[in-house]
Amino acid sequence: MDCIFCKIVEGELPSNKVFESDRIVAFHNIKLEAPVHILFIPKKHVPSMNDITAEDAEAITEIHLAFKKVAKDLGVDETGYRIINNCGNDGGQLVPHLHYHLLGGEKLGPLNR
Ligand code: D5M
Repeated sequence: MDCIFCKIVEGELPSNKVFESDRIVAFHNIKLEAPVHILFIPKKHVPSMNDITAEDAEAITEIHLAFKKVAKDLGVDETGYRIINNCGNDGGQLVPHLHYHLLGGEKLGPLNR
């Protein structure tokens, strides 16, 4: 499948991983929008938030637990951080494989409209 994030999961593209389990991976974003910018993905190819099903519940729970762990590991748990999911065209989703952004390491501004 011609999906950048599936290729990262398969090791066909390089990534700077900060967390990995059987179901999920977290890695540094190639294009930083904050000093700390990590992407969290299920290993299974789920195109977007619109496509999640109850079968993905364990992966999504793991992703939430990984937010907390990675935030602590990278030293932003106390200062705070933001989790974002872009869904579809109007949401600004560029990569059609479900992912969540963790942004931190500076005082973030208000969400842009
Ligand atoms: O965000 C998709 C994000 O994916 C965007 O911030 C760049 C990032 N990206 C794209 N290719 C890579 C690779 N190869 N490594 C790490 N990060 C990557 P979206 O929410 O779809 O707009």
